[in-house]
Amino acid sequence: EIKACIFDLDGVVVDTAKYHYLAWKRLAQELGFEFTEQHNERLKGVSRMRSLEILLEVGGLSFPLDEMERMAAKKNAWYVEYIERMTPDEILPGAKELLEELRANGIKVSLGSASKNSPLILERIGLKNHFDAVIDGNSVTVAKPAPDIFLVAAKSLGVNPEFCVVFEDAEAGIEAAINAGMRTVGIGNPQILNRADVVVPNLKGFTYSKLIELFLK
Ligand code: B16
Ligand code: MG
Repeated sequence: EIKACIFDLDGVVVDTAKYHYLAWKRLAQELGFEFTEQHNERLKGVSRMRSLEILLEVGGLSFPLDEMERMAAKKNAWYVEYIERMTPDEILPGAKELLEELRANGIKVSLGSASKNSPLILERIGLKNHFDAVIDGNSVTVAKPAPDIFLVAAKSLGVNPEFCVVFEDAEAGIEAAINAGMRTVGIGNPQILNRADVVVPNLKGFTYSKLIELFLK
């Protein structure tokens, strides 16, 4: 039985990875090395500071913590410039329809994102009121693959983890959901998301009845 759905933000509801990439690339350029789209794959679903560690690893550089915090803040300021300009057109296909259909059928929905910028993004794309709970990097700082974000989401919805389905595009996110004892729908590449219960390319055409059919047991 399914009582709640928890949605990751970047890669499931919107494609903010492209803005993260532009901002990280700019930081790398300032530091004197190239940061490619392929490198950027490693940052998906990962926290801001961990992303910076990976980026510096790519450049073969290391800095003291206070310097790194300054760099992360700088990257975030550039990133915020992009997301400030987001519009509802940027909602990924099927996401809004699914959120509405689930709630119309009595399924509780929560956001479960690592991003501290989630409130601003939801506001810009007009989905602020589409969630019963918004759990993000501001309320939970322990990063995926730790189950914390999803467990807090389930708790704030008042639903036990076994009755929750998580929608995730990142490997670390699928792992976090499994660690939380939840069912999983992977969004994207089935080879990368091979631990998910089911993988779909996007949410287009994903309906309430499909969800119920998939997780009958
Ligand atoms: P911020 P998600 C994640 O969002 C992104 O995939 C990841 O690339 C980013 O570093 C992380 O949020 C933190 O974002 O810097 O805005 O706090 O996939 O968990 O929705
Ligand atoms: Mg994601």
